Amino acid sequence: MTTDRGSVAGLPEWDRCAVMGVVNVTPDSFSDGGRWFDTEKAIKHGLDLVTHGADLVDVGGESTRPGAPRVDEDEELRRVLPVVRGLAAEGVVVSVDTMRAAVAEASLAAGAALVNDVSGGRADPRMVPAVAAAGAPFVVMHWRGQSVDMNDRAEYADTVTEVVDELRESVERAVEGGIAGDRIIVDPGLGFAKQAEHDLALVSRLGRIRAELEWPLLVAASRKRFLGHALAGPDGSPPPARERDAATAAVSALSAREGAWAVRVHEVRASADAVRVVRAVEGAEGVEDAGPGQGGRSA
Ligand code: PMM
Repeated sequence: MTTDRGSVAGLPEWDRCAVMGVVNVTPDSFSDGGRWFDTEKAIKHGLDLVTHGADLVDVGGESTRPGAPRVDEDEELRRVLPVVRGLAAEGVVVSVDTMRAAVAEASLAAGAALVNDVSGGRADPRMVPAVAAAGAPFVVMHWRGQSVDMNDRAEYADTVTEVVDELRESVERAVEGGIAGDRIIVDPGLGFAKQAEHDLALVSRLGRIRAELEWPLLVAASRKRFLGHALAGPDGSPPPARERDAATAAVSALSAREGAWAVRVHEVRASADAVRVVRAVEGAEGVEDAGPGQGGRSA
């Protein structure tokens, strides 16, 4: 357990685990595909997430669900840019979820504050130089390859050690490429080249991951398959993605308690409450319990 979440140069500081709300401007994301595939609706949804307690809003235009094909660059730009611009104009701290340097550059120019690359800079060789040149914060996620066949890469002898080592390697490449170390955020990439057992192993060791990697930690468990497995009924069938928000909030509480810098979620309200409860609990730690007979009794 740690309350040291670290901080990221170039971003606001929060006195608790931050909440990143998700706006997928896609027709096919596993969790909310199609719902925000219209610029006006997507901007309105991002603003609603802020009202519900989001500190940042992550805008993505390409689904990364297992098996998903890539969208072309022009289409990704068409989906993402007006939404990034619209939310940034309203003062929202916007993150752009992209594996493409051109989309990252255009989004930063349109007002995005950080780049969230699920490939950690591995998918596009121009990504690290582009983010370095812009001086932007950068999320480096654990990634073993594109979504189309990532499930074939879900093999681990020691999940946590391998994810930590591979993530450190991606961060080193980013830093060697010119991105300042104090602008890097790491993410274990739940569900990416991982089966439910791997995701659970990672969630059970968030404290160790936080301790072994010196960069602020982002945890993105929202609505993912491993939660479906954990919630499956007697016949083994998981609830649909949109019925996994309470489970997501449970992971948000665990993550905040283990020192995560932020959680990335689709439904913000419950996770915003969870991280605030954890902050309150942490605030009570070290406050001496006077105990009965010492003026400490209360109803
Ligand atoms: N997962 C998804 C998309 N973007 N970004 C980061 N940093 N970490 C993740 O685990 C992650 C991500 C897939 O979920 P979604 O498309 O339903 O939002």
